[in-house]
Amino acid sequence: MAKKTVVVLGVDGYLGWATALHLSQAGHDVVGIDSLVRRRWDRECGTQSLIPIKSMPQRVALWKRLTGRTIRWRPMDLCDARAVTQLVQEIQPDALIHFAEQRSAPFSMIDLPHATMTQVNNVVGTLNLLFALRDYAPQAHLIKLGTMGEYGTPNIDIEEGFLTITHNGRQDRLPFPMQPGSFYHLSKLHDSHNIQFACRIWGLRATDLHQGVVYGNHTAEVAMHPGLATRFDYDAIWGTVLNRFCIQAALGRPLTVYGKGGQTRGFLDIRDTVACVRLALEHPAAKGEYRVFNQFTEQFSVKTLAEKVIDARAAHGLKTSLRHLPNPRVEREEHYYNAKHQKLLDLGLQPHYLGDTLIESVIETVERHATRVDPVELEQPNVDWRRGGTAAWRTAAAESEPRPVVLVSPISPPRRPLRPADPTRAAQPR
Ligand code: NAD
Ligand code: USQ
Repeated sequence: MAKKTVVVLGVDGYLGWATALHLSQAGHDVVGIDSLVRRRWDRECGTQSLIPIKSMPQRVALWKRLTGRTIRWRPMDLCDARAVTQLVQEIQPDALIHFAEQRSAPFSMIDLPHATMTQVNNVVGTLNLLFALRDYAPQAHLIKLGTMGEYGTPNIDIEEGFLTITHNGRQDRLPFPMQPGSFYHLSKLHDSHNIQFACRIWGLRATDLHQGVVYGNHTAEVAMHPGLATRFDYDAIWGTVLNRFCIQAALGRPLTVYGKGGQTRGFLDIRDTVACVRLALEHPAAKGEYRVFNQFTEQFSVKTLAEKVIDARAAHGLKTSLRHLPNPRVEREEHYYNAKHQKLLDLGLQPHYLGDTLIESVIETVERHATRVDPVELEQPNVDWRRGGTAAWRTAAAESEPRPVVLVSPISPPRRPLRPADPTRAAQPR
């Protein structure tokens, strides 16, 4: 397998860091990009990773010391078009793996500024990348982390991106109808449309990984040293459901099932996330091709997940209870769900299925860091889909100045024109 130069965007995040290590260990030349905005959002939300994470310079230095491999770390905001252009022009990547987005559905539903910021951050960042690729690296393969939530929960089987439709006697293969469930999920759909358009119009190549909910916190590389830990969220804004249930179980708290718990989603182990990304990287899309892989390995209802955690604890004689909370989200709580996920299996994915061992290993990790858990963050959802952020958020918003939408990162150098001014124009009399 040929060594590739790969830019990992969002390298300081839960999945970006684990993926960067995995690709570096596989022998690829990895450049890691992040604006560190997630650490700022944590300060705003009063949340933190359960497992302490080192700074990016410390993490890449430790990786180098342990393996002799280099991850080239660069702080950069994807919303800074000039910086993105310079990056692509200079690095000339074979591929870019794009994790660098605001990824919490509740965060996007707090209020207008959070919805706007989510969509601007995500859509503008991706647009900046697409234009930079058109102009400076049209052969590069864009691997974009999309989400299964783009599809919603239709009453028909979910295909991988496209559906063949016969209408009034004519047939076409069209994008699958989408019904996202939050302003965050909508931002991913806007990205998907923009990427698909860029492939069609400019001949770019892209893989849109419609990923399900990820769980777990160990990959072979992350497990090499505690200083290589990736972040692990448990609160009601950033924590995903199985990770939350494991942490609740470890602390002897009831598992917080929203509504009836029949909501069904695709799930995968973080070890499969990094494997899937690598498969997409090493089997690139063709020129002009926009392809979608549904990236998950099993589907479960939320209630079934809770029961799995309860059973895993019971095997050790520990009793865990389940609590149905009023659902803060607007979503179907009982529905048909059958999503295809064949394409990554065809490329050779060997899934890690959810079992008691995984649940127990997550719980053991949690127990080591139990003193860092804020019990309020662990249990109570504080964003409601109908009314937005609950009392604490509304007080914070009333007390703070209105926040402008910032497109250019404060870490970027002052903006200068991308191309030198046209001298013939400057010379013309007014
Ligand atoms: P994360 O919040 O842990 O990491 C995202 C990283 O991107 C953060 O470090 C953040 O600082 C960075 N970032 C955000 N906006 C940026 C910008 N404009 N410029 C530069 N850096 C920026 O999230 P994650 O859980 O690792 O998710 C990564 C991606 O995978 C997201 O796009 C998300 O939508 C997708 N995804 C995640 C899951 C999941 O269960 N975690 C499931 C499906 C899809
Ligand atoms: N849920 C509970 N109890 C909880 C937390 C969640 O019942 O304590 C339920 C939710 O109501 C929802 C389901 O669990 O029905 C999944 O919620 P989640 O918070 O685990 O996942 P979600 O908000 O969909 O977002 C996460 C990631 C996001 C990614 C998405 C993949 O944060 O970045 O895009 O999973 S997917 O769900 O396939 O769209």
